[in-house]
Amino acid sequence: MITLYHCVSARSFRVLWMLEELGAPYELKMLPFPPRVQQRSFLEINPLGTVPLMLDGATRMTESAAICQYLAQRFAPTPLNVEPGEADFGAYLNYLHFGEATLTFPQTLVLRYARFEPEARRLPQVAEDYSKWFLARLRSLEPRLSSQPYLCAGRFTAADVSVGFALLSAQHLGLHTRFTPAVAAYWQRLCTREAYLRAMKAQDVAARAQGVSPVPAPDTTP
Ligand SMILES: N[C@@H](CCC(=O)N[C@@H](CS)C(=O)NCC(=O)O)C(=O)O
Repeated sequence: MITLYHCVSARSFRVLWMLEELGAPYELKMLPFPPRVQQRSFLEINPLGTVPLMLDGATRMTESAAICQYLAQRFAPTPLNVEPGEADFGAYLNYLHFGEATLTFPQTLVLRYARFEPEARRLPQVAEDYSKWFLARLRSLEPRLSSQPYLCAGRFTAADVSVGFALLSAQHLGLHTRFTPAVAAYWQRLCTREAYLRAMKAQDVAARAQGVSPVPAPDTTP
């Protein structure tokens, strides 16, 4: 059984969404955000203090995009995976990692300097500059999403889960109002998927059952 350590709507949501898309059995362990501060004992099993932490037998992983790739292959054949023999294999890997390395990175700076730092240390200029940087990177998807419903392979894949999480984060930051039209329509397609909604519900139910605040990590105030 896969065990996922998760904070509400943090990057570990990518993994939870994947598990729901796959219909794979899992155990969800909820943590208050940030676990490094709020649940020090977590450092004993993940010295990084970050989520996700996914355990699958002897396999232990802490990178959300890599875990999406792992799960898609581990549960193959599944439409969520793109095989090396498919024409869009390279595009698939590119967008899968683009979601975290290119899109979520500038959002981290926005979150930190607009929300997580104490009032006196907030930097509105940094938050706005990195918001613009994120939106400029996101705009690169507009031509592709104007002519196709998903990023690659003619279907919904793990790459859409990875990029979709960055769009969820953008929504928490209020940046969704600045999405270009095809990206906005894409986000609507993603966030109304049954598995996405099941993942949302699962984290809320598990948080309440485990005595953890159901407030999403990006909306947490220090
Ligand atoms: N590159 C990693 C980043 C993991 C990460 O930074 N997770 C955040 C949650 S969104 C976290 O746990 N932050 C708490 C902290 O840094 O103490 C991934 O994609 O999983």
